[in-house]
Amino acid sequence: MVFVPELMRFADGAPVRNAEDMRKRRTELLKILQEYAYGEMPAAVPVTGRITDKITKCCSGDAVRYNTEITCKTANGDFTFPLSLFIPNGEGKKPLIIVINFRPSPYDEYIPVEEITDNGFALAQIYYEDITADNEDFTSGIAKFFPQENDRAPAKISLWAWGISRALDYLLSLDLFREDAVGVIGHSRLGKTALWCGANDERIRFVCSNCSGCMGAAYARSYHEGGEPLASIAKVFPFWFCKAFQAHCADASGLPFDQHLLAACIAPRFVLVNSASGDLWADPVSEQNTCIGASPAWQAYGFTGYQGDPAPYGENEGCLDGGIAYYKRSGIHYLGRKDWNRFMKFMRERIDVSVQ
Ligand code: GTR
Repeated sequence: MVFVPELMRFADGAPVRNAEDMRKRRTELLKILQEYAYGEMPAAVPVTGRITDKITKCCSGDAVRYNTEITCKTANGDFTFPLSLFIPNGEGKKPLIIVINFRPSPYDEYIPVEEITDNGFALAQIYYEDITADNEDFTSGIAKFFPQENDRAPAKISLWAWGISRALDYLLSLDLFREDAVGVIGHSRLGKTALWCGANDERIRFVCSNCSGCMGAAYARSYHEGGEPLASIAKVFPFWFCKAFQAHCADASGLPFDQHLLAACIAPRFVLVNSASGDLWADPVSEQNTCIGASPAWQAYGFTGYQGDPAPYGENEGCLDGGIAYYKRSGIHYLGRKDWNRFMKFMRERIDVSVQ
């Protein structure tokens, strides 16, 4: 398959030959994705954090929970949102996973808290609507501090992703976590958010996209029957994307970008794309195609990219090697223990590798 727009050519047609070129191409790609898909990513602002509650005997007594509040000092005023933090007991800096999730409580069917901390990972949980509501209301939460001035103004996915990065500002300031072992995970619309956040924020070394589908990990030009069409997502969820997206969503072949370019912005850091065989709406085959199409970015940096099969995987198959990995589990649209364990394994196998 030919993946277009071409990853390995600059907008002016010049070839991308090496790591230095790829870094420049990434800057170009982020600009395209901001202009036509997710809207601008607001600049960082000063952040402060405050622990509001500490629960020392949490998860069988093997971890400590901190309820915290993060305040972002924007030019237009202060914005505060909560973050739940779990740190396993024991000496030393911990690897950290940030999850952005659908519900306020971290004790959620999508988050096996105890299993995560028992595996030695610290966990930070953000409820996405604490950043801004999942609707067309751009006065909600952080949105009102970044006015919708033009058709490239930050849309909801950008704002949620921005919130993750501000949480990370605070978390890294604590000096409790390994800076080489920061992961972000999200499911579905929040998988799209995790990818976009990782594309922009180079402090995130590991991204897990779970069943993220259309405008997430699914390569739109290889759309498969039963998958979510671009025109549908643009109509039902226009507020996830910048206004300029509406002009390009009728037909994937006219898109000025595609999702392999999004994944490529995370290179040479690590991406795990999780699909589910029963989740045709997220188009698992197109999610695998994105991994294949993004792979040359890792090679440009001198690392291995996608190491799996070119042909679509069957149920409970995939390949976890390389810079961008793909796995299709059996079952439905869900973020489950198996998905978490796969991501933790993926991180653990790379954390002590000093290169890449
Ligand atoms: C669906 C949407 C998908 C996916 C999902 C979710 O309705 O069409 O793109 O994001 O919602 O987030 O649960």
